[in-house]
Amino acid sequence: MKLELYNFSQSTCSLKVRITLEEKGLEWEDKLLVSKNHDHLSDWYLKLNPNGVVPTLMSDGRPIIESSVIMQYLDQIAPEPALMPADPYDQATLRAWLVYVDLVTTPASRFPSFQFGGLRIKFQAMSQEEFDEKTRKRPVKSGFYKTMSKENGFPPEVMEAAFRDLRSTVARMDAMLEANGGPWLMGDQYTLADIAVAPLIDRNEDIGLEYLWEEKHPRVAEWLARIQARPAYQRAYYHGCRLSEIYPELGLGRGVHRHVLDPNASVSA
Ligand SMILES: N[C@@H](CCC(=O)N[C@@H](CS)C(=O)NCC(=O)O)C(=O)O
Repeated sequence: MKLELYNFSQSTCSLKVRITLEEKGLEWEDKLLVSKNHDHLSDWYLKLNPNGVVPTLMSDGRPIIESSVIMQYLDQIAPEPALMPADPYDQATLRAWLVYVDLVTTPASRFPSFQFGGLRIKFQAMSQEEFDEKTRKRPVKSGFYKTMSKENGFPPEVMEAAFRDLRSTVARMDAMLEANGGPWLMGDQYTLADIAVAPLIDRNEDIGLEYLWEEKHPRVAEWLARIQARPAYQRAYYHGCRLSEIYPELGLGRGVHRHVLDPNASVSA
């Protein structure tokens, strides 16, 4: 089966799929798109993915979209090592977690990523007309971009809501690690539950928000170190795909942004 992945190097949704491909040891072709060139909004790509987002997996020439769907597809076509639990109840629990990560954690992570992580730089460089045009063009994301001002990013109340959702995610992860006994979210077995959320936690660490879990949820900090140590994870995270590497001029990294705009941050930088 020929597998090709349209993706951005830095995209957390793309990383979910890249980690899964690497864990499975599958051969795949990297069809890297460049977000700042808006490759993902071009007519040919919108025919493959009408949502105008990455990733899109081409499986023998047929497109599959939605990162959580792609991960589950890969687990079905390459059953070893199994990344879904065998028990149907556990599978249902895992799928509910994937929905939560897609609906709550992924959107919440976009706000600090754009605000602190350098993604705003490319919009600041645009004229207002160009910014409005790019915003309008997004098939499923124009609402998100409309809450952002070109110069100042997102208003404080929007950032506060995003941090609330990130704190809830981390608290849920801690509860899962405690209830299931670790070392992974579902217990003994490393699964798609871990892979789905890891790039989001990794992103927040990369932009200096690790205090969100390090202060009160050491289990989550240990889990992150454990997953980051996996060789497949490290292959997916090749050099140049973290925002701290893409925007070195911002001096991103652990501890740098904890004081900015997060009203609940109890540690000052
Ligand atoms: N639900 C989609 C979300 C995909 C998504 O939002 N991808 C981001 C990168 S992580 C993207 O393509 N953004 C392009 C844009 O904002 O224009 C999935 O999980 O595949």
